[in-house]
Amino acid sequence: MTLNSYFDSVDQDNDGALDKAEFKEIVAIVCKENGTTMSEGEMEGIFSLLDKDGDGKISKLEFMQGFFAFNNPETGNEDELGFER
Ligand SMILES: [Ca+2]
Ligand SMILES: [Ca+2]
Repeated sequence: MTLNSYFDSVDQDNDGALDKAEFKEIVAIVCKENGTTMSEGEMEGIFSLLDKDGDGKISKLEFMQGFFAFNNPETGNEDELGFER
């Protein structure tokens, strides 16, 4: 599954962005897969980290950037992560 279709499957109302409820659902699934748990506070922290423009939703772009940032912590620089390149 591509990240794009993953996003679409989680974006249940299809408005092109993840609101907090949709986001928490992803986190719950990911935690379950990894056998870990995450507190409400931690989820809020990650949400506001991903929601760069602070509109209370995570757009697809914000989601992609956040995903790559989390999966490539060593590279650090988001400009180097190759989104849509
Ligand atoms: Ca949505
Ligand atoms: Ca946003």
